[in-house]
Amino acid sequence: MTSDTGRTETTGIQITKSSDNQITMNQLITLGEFIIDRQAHFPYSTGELSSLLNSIRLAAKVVNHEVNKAGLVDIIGAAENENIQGEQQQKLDVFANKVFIQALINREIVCGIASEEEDSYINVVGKDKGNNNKYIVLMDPLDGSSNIDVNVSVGTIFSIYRRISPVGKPVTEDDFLQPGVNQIAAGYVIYGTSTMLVYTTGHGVNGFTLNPALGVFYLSHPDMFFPDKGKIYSINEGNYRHFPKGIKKYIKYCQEEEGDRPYTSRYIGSLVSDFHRNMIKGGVYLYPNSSRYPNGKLRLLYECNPIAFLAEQAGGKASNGKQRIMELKPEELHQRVPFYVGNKCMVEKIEKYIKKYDRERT
Ligand code: P6P
Repeated sequence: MTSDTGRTETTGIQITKSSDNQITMNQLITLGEFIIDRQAHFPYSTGELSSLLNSIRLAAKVVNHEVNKAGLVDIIGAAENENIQGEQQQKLDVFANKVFIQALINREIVCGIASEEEDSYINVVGKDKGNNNKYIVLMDPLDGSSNIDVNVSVGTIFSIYRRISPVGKPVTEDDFLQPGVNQIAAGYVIYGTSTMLVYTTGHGVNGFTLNPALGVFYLSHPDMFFPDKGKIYSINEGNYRHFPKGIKKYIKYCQEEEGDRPYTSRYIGSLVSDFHRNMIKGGVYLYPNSSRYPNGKLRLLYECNPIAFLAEQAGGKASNGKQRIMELKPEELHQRVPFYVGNKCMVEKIEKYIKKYDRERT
C-alpha cells in the first residue's frame, strides 16, 4: 500500500515523486542494517557491539509493548518495594529492568550490568563459568516512570563501556566507575507518541522510529544535531527558591524581553523526553543542585554520561555547571550531579551565571 506521502507501510521502501514526476525509491534503512553497516567503524570489532545493540533493540520492543498497554492491565502503579534511591518502584520499572537484564544476559555479550533499579552491579558469569566478554552496560531502564500513571512519555537510557579489569575475571566496581569519555556507545529509547531508539557510537547521533505493525525500527532521524540556537529552557521552577543564585539569575535572563528572549519554558519531568525535544528544536535542560538535592538529582553514570555523549555528538554541551560531565571521575555507582545539557551556547551562558554569582557569594 502506498500512502499519499509515497511511503509504503509494509516494506519500508520510501517512494517519493519529484515535481517533474520522476520517481525515486529510497530504501528505508532498518536499525539492524544500520548497525551492521556501521560496524565497519570498528575495524577490530568482532560483532559483539552489534550484537549488544541488537539485544537492546529487542528489549526496547518488549518494554514498548508493555508501556503501550500499561493502561489496560494491572502493570501500572507502584510495585511493593523501593529502589536504592528510596524511590517507589513502579511495576513497569521493575519489568523493564528485568527485560533489559535478561536480553543482555541471554546474548552472552556483556560481563557486567549496572542499573538504577539494582543496589549494586551485576557480574555476568558465562555458561563456562568464565566470562570472556568485554563490554559492560549501565542503564536507567525506565526513566521518568512517575509519569507512567498519567500517560506521559518515559524512556530507557543506556551507556556502554569496555571493561578495564582483566578479561575472564569477575568485573570490579572500577569497571563501572569510568569517566564518560570512555563510553563506547550510549543512547535512549523514548516511549512517546511513537517509540524511538536514538544512539551514538561516537560517529554522530541517529534516531530510529519503531513501526509497531512490523516491529521494525527504521532510520527516521539521520545525523541528529542541535539547531544553531535554542529558545527552550527546561527546569522544574517549583524548586526556584532552592536554586543557587546563578540559576535564579539565569531563569530571569530567559524570561526577559530582549533580543530572541523571552525563551519558552517546557518541562515534561522526563529527562529523555525533555532532552529529545531540545535536541530537535533547540534548548537546554537544567537540574541544579538544591537544598533538597545538594548534589543534584540526576545520576552521573546512567543518566548524565549517556545523555552527555549524545549531546556532544549532536554539537551540544553537558556540564555540572563547572566541568564537562564526561570528564568527571565517578566516586560511586548511584552518584548524583547537577546537570545542564543542551545547546552549547545556552549551557555556556548558564556556566557564566554560576561562575559570576558563586564568586559573589565567596
Ligand atoms: P522533578 C525522573 O525521575 C527524573 O530522573 C528525570 O527524568 C526528570 O527530568 C526529573 O527526574 C524530574 O524530577 O524533581 O522535577 O520531578
